[in-house]
Amino acid sequence: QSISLIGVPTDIGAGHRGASMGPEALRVARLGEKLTKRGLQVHDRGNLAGPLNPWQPPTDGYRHLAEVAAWNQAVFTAVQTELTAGHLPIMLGGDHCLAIGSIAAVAAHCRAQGRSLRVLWLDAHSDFNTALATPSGNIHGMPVACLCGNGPKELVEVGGHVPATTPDVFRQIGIRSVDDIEKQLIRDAKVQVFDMRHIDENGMKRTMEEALAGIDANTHLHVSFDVDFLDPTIAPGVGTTVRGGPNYREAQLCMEMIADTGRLGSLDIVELNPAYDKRNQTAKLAVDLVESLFGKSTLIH
Ligand code: DIR
Ligand code: MN
Ligand code: MN
Ligand code: MN
Repeated sequence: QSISLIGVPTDIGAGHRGASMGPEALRVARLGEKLTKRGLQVHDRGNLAGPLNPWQPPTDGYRHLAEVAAWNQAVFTAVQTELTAGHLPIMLGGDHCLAIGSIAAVAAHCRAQGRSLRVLWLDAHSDFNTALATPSGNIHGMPVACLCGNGPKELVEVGGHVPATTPDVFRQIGIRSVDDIEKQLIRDAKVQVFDMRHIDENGMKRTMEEALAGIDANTHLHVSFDVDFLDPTIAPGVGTTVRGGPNYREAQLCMEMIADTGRLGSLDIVELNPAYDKRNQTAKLAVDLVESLFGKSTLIH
């Protein structure tokens, strides 16, 4: 298996500065070396380029819309190139707006290959806001809605196919912060949400069995891993911490059960913000979990 690391050094869609330092923090935490050690062939493609963060207030409900669109065009093209070459792309974020480009490219690839798509959205947030629903204008709170065709033309059309994908491909896990209008949008779209109460009541094992149900040999599995999914006591290095997330053991089991499917085809690691971290501990934790996602286990290699 050949892996391509793609740095996306931007915080253009976020409400706090610093996720732009995420790609380098993941490299410093030795992501590439750890995957190489697992027997994978790793190519680090370096960082994509895009506009600097002008740090402006929202206009018409969106902050930095043109800049977010520019970054996502670059992401779309880069992911499309890697998938076409048969490589497994890992996005080193960067804020979660980059999932618009990466998942649009993955969805296009699945359409071309006649494969079915499943997206696991590991996050404290649903990221299903629109210009009318958003309390902030920050586009990192909107990627799932944009991918489902609910958003500005500039983002909805990033991959050329509208909508890029549909709500039924998503399984959201770890959710514990959804804005008022966003709650109604999520319910109307019938997105499958395994929120923290679901995990509390059923455990991570049962939750993952449900989220992974129906995956078969023809499925491309995309994991969009927002680091704020994790409990802030173990993962302080994010801009938007929300208490009450999965602990270390629960997060490990989540990753291990995804690895067991053998269907992982692409990955986003997003919202890591070294400006809020301490001694790069959150990047190291993310790398540790990604090793499990790629099959690391206690007794077998
Ligand atoms: C909030 C925060 N729901 C918003 N969103 C995210 O501004 O839309 N924070 N994704 O990480
Ligand atoms: Mn190669
Ligand atoms: Mn997110
Ligand atoms: Mn989040």
